[in-house]
Amino acid sequence: MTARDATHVILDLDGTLINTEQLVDEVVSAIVHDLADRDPKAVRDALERVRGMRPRDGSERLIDLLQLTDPKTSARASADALLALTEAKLNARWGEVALMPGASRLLRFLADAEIPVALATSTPAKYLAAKMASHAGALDGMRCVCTGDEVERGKPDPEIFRLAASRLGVDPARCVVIEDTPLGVRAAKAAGMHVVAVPSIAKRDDLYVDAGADVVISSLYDLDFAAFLPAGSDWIAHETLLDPVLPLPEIVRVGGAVVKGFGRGSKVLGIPTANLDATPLKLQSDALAPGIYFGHAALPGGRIYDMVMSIGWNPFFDNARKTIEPWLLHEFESDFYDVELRLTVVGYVRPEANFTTLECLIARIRRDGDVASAALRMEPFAAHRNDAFLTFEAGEGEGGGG
Ligand code: ADP
Ligand code: RBF
Ligand code: MG
Repeated sequence: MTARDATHVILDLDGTLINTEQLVDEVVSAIVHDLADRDPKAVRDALERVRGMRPRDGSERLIDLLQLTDPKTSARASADALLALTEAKLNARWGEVALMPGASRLLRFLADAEIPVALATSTPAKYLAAKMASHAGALDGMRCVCTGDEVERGKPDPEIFRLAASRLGVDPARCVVIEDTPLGVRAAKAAGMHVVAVPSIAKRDDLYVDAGADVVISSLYDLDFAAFLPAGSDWIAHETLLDPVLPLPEIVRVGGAVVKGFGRGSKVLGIPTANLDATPLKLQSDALAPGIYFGHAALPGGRIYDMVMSIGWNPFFDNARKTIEPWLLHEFESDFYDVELRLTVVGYVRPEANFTTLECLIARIRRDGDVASAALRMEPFAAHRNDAFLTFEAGEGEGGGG
């Protein structure tokens, strides 16, 4: 069969639809730290290797990988004890978990296209409600939900995917699976399914290719449904657009003082980017996958500008921190540091990329700028120019000088 013959979709939950990986890593590494003195890099690697497993399987594996022992008896640590500790801490914090960027777009698209969907999660049923408490309704569209406690063997065993296909009443070969972990990819391939990997392990696409992924994409925004389902596309292609663009399901509003960046934009690229401090905007920027977006920008004084921006780590420069870098599509006579800049992000263009030369990076950014200005003249984007967030009250947002 070709991928296009797929008729049903099976979704993983953690790291695919909801952003649990950061929280789980934080909680579990703190507990491991209290138990044993281990190199933080070894702990991170171990956590990545158990990602996608059922909690109990993951605990067992983590104890082996990190050789954790019981502080009192010095015997091998008990998986139940480790699990009890992590469960208590996690149960108190599931409310912090956000949907993954692009998850609501994915669920809405599948519902509108009437594609039958199943959930195949390693999470046991008893935690599912707590995990989804802040996202009531997100799983309403599922034909069936398969949880980790319903199978003999968890991922990387294919059992849970076979169960999902049998509940959907479909041949596994007609299922497309979306997964964020190498273990999950392995499980779905072993079940004979077409697998799209959306990695939650950064910069290790090789792990997903080795696991057998048919496609590796950088975020759920990059899913091209038309490539594997008898469904249309929600990307907008138009003769005035050099590249297709994706409307975001919800407009994202970010604002803050313009800060100093790496000092590269104007100097190295000839393209100035008015950086915002990403730390206080973590919630908003986590709602967007790393990538190139466009929308509108406003500065105190009332004008509204077209804007194209990059969010992420700039692979070409391999930055150590995440940056929010809007390029306002306008020639300014002077710099505007410290003043408040407000942005509305309405569309997505592409993931961040690496380039062989600086000239290629510059050409691509200029092309993104052309795509953004053309898209912003079209609906549904143009109407967002009137967003109330872009209007400053008199005297509001003036900087402190400097
Ligand atoms: P930095 O690394 O400090 O961000 P850049 O070389 O990227 O320095 O320049 C960014 C600064 O240039 C912005 O903070 C802003 O003050 C100014 N600037 C001038 N024109 C623009 C523009 N069209 N878009 C964004 N910033 C601009
Ligand atoms: N940096 C990258 O490393 N890869 C990219 O694909 C990339 N795309 C960008 C697209 C736009 C529209 C803008 C404004 C910037 C982009 N950058 C990218 C970021 C660029 O490297 C950064 O602005 C400069 O390093 C200045 O800090
Ligand atoms: Mg900059």
